[in-house]
Amino acid sequence: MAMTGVLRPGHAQLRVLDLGEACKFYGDVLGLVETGRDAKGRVYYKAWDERDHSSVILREADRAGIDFFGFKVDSKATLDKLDRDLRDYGLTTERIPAGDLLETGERVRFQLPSGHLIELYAEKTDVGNGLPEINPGPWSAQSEHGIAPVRMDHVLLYGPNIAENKRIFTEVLGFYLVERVLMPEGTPGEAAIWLSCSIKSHDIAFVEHGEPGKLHHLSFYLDSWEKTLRAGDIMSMNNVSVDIGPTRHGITRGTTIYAWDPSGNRFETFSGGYHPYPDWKPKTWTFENLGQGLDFPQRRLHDTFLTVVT
Ligand code: M3P
Ligand code: FE
Repeated sequence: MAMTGVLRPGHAQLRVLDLGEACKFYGDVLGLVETGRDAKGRVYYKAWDERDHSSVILREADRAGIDFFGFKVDSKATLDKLDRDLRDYGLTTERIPAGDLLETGERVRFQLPSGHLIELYAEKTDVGNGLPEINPGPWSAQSEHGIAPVRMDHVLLYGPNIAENKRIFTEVLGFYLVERVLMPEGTPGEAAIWLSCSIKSHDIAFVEHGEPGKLHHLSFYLDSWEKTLRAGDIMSMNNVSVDIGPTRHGITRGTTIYAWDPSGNRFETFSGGYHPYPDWKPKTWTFENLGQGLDFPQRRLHDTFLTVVT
């Protein structure tokens, strides 16, 4: 499959309540690599095996949550085309100049009907993954520090009008629907959707929710179930507040832990899952079986899943 258009999730800017405490958590417990600080006081991180300058940006604020989520596209021509396509579709877009985020080119930003700000950009400086480009080893000191995910993988967002979000992602941005949860029996429509622009089980997902612009979790990929268990060990050793797991999602089949950062932003460390292709039919779950979708072995719809967001 040729990877064109939107390539992948690139960056998320999170709001944290206490920057010093957040940096200890993201740097030493989650084990991301700090790559910069800017004049606005924001702190930039990447996961060890990512090449681009940064994927997680922290901003101190008086409430937690997500400011925006950005996707990298394959070229400046694609950025201009998608900007035009979004405007032709009826959305308002904004251009944010290169350099506003460290080592990042011009961004095209728009607001989803669910209230979230989404960005597209074509350029971010490749700073490498700490391994040589010639004859690299499989890991480095960076990959052993803290939980040390391989990459920032996806986000799950809560807000209204997710049917309209789905149209924008599938009809304008080239994503496809991988899995969905129907509304409770008797109510039409979808309660949740998982969308992919790649052969990952999802690059972004949405749950229908009354309040706009909410973050359910930002997710980080690990390359084995063993590493997910090790992440759980590190969480416990550091008194991290754990929500669910280690367990397996029925939806996407990922093996997972949901937990909270010190500001109350939920994050996920997961491994596994399956690799869909764009011509596959979406899988459908009934709302009545959402407990299995969320936590397959326990078949339990943990009440925090539908209620705790930032
Ligand atoms: C994920 C994932 C639910 C499944 C969630 C799945 C809500 O967060 O990363 O696969 O049932
Ligand atoms: Fe997830």
